[in-house]
Amino acid sequence: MQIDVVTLFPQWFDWFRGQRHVANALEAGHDLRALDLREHTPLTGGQVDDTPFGGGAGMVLRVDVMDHALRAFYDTDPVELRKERRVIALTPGGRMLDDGLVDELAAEPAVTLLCGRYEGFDERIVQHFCSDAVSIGRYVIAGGELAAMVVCDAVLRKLPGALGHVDSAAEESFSVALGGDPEYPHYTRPAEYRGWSVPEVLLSGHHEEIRRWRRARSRERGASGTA
Ligand code: 6GU
Repeated sequence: MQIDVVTLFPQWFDWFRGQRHVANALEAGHDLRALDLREHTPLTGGQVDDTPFGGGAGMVLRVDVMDHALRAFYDTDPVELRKERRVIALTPGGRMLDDGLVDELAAEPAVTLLCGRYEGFDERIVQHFCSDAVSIGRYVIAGGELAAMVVCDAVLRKLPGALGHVDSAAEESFSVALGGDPEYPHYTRPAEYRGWSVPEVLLSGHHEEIRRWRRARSRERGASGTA
């Protein structure tokens, strides 16, 4: 899979690339590039944003700047680019990221994530250059970079080879294998600590009973909403 992040802070992703499961995915042949939006701005002084028409606080990323940057990176009109690969605007008003969307993205050969800053994007960027808009939750963070890392983290760990164990990503919270419910509780040694003991069934060695116990706990958590 090939992921590009268009950002004003490409160096933030140097740290991210070093994280174990990200590094594993990259070593397995997947690709993550951080492309500097400012590098190709046609405006003087590295300007990329401007004040909003109609007034109001904050600054808005300019559509001409994004057009120039995407053309330079891909050598194609961004209006055409979104027909060739998913181009996603990261914005609090977008489609909420969940396990289903992560699976959808993990199946794509190539994805471009656009990071907003300030008050966000000129709406024409989203309308004409993007295939989707995605949000990571109902709150606002200062820019799309951390959201891009959340998306990349969730997507890359789904790819074969990113995690140590092949089954690690299959039966986990919100997965199809768990019927969309959160994961069951885990325990490890010591079997008793300060009088807190591990559920007996997990020490029993009865795989079918363990499986049923875990499924039931997962369902309970799904019903109560306390993952
Ligand atoms: Cl994708 N960006 C920003 N700036 N804030 C957010 C978000 C994205 N998702 C939730 N809050």
